[in-house]
Amino acid sequence: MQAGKPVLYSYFRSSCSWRVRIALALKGIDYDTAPVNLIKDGGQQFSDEFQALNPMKQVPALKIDGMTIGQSLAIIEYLEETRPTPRLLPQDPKKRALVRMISDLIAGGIQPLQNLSVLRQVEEQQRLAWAQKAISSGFNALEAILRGTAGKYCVGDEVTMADLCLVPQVANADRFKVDVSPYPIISRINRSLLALDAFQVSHPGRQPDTPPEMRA
Ligand SMILES: N[C@@H](CCC(=O)N[C@@H](CS)C(=O)NCC(=O)O)C(=O)O
Repeated sequence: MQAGKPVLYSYFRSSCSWRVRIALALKGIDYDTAPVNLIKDGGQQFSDEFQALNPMKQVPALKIDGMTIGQSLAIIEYLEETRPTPRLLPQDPKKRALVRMISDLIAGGIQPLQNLSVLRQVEEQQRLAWAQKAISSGFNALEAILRGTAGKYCVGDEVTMADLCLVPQVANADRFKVDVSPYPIISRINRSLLALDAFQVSHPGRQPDTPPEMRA
């Protein structure tokens, strides 16, 4: 690893890490990946070494500018404030609020309910149904909101932080076999975003820690 280069503590399959990988790619920030395998060795997020970096025992964490930041949205907002081009939050305060509302809906209202540590609290046979319910009830709300906010992407025609949350969450929906046919706007935006370079290079199938059998 090169001194001074940002280091992203990431797991290839983590949707929250993917949000940050997209931001780094869009902003053209060169970084090293420090893989944290959430399954191997009982979960490397529980190691003393990693807990010292992020006491929440979750990825992502980004070492940058002499500090370490946890929480994907806080990381993205820091990148936005320090490396503002291209912008991921619109200039107009009303649009910014919509972007943050959608980001929070996904990052606070959907993903935590289907995260590994929560699913582990649920009876094994109920896990799939639990995750599907969390995602589809969040997507019902999201689809309704997007009817009023979407252009080409979640809010208008520019890629924003909301889009960085949407694509990884749709990938989770796919992983948990959620029927996305009731969500035509979510599906359309997801398809448009996946065609962009930054979403492809950051894809779980293309990370340094992606196992060979899962490479895309
Ligand atoms: N709010 C946090 C959530 C982070 C999170 O849930 N990370 C997951 C992977 S997407 C994780 O590390 N899970 C480990 C575990 O549940 O033990 C963020 O946005 O960064």
